[in-house]
Amino acid sequence: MNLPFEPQRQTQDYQASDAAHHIHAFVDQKALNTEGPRVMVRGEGLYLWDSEGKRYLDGMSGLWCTQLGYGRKDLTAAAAAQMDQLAYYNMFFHTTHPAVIELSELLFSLLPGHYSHVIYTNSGSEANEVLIRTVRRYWQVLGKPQKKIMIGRWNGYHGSTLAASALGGMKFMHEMGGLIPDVAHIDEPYWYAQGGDLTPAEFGRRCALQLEEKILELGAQNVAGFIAEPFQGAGGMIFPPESYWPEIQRICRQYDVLLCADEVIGGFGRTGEWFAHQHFGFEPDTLSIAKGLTSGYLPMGGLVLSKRMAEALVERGGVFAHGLTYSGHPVAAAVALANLKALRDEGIVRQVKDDTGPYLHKLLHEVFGNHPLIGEIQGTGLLAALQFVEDKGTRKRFANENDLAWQCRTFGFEEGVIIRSTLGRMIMAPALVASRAELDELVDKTRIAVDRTARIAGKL
Ligand code: PXG
Repeated sequence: MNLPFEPQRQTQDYQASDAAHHIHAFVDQKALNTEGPRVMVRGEGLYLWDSEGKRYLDGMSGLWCTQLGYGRKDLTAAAAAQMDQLAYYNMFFHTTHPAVIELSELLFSLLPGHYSHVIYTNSGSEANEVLIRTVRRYWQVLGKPQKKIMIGRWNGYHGSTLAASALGGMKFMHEMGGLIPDVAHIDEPYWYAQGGDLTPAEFGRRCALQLEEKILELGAQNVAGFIAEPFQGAGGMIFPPESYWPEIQRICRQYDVLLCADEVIGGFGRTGEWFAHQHFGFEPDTLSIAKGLTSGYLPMGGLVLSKRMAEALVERGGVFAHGLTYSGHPVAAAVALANLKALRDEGIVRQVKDDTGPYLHKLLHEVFGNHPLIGEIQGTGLLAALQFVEDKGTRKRFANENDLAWQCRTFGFEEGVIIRSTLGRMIMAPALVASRAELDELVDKTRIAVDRTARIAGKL
């Protein structure tokens, strides 16, 4: 076998050892132990290789995070240089270091001008944990300590730690480990599944008005913030109708409720804008960031604050009793800095907006626009979802849509492409450096997987 890496051990040997010691994410571990996980051993550009030497086009950027693709020597060189110079120091003890200072400078040069400060974390979940405390602290400083309740959305995803999963709206997660007090939820704006006879515009407004109803029910004097992903990611790559965000913004302003955008997936160029809220045209007070900040090469996240919030916390707040051992980790910061420089200087975000994004969506509409299994194509930039449907006229979905989508994803792996399934939707979010030829391959292999699924579903 001619492999682009040196196999160290047999796949079965890796799998047996993994089964003996490792609990994986979101899986029935016993079933996985029987099946044996795929062992990924190498990545280059958009491609991955497993321990059997099979090559995959990664249509999901790892977990929506490898904006620059795999194997970037500038990122590994930045990490190595920083490790040699200063592998670790902390943000306690009244200290800082150049890597984090330069990262913040660059980050705020890319963000709209009404943001000024960031609290660094190691992940998106931590960013949202910090969000809850920061938002509550902000209202304390403003003399409104009773403003504590956070409103999220059903089927939203904000991470897997206790408070982050409580902000999220995955009920099956709430059932495993509980909720926290002072969190409420409203419905998601998923028109295709829940819009009934309403037009998307009517449905978008209806969903947004639920926020107003919830604020009035809880009392605006008790509500601290509303958190949402600009488009839902883990929940199925769902874009809200255009009427949704303007109405949400109006309500948050009217009732003095902070608007908190979770940009963990949408940030750093995914939509063709630097941040997804810019694509949808609204102005959040906070941004939770992670994933694409380092292209996933090292764990790093953060909570970005508006000038208004930062001013209150910094000028009037005194000590904010918060800090993590690895906040602003120098090696992660050096990698993030190299990553953001590459995204900016190589014109990658612009390329997604002007070239590869429109190209992907043109292809998808050509290939799937009249496909018998596909009822809707959503997305923008290098981000897309294909909605499975049983009856296009009524938007009736298959009772077993989850199984069908999982099957489609499995066919994808067999064909050498990684796409993600959520309920009845197939999701694509390739690295932002994808070329037109790689997008051709992504769509072509996805078409084969979808056609194979359509045959099982009796649609071809
Ligand atoms: N917010 C959002 C919007 C996310 O998508 C998190 C926060 C949490 O980030 P960390 O770094 O703590 O994982 C996420 C994570 C999926 C999938 O299957 C998505 C995520 C994580 C795992 C799986 O789409 N997003």
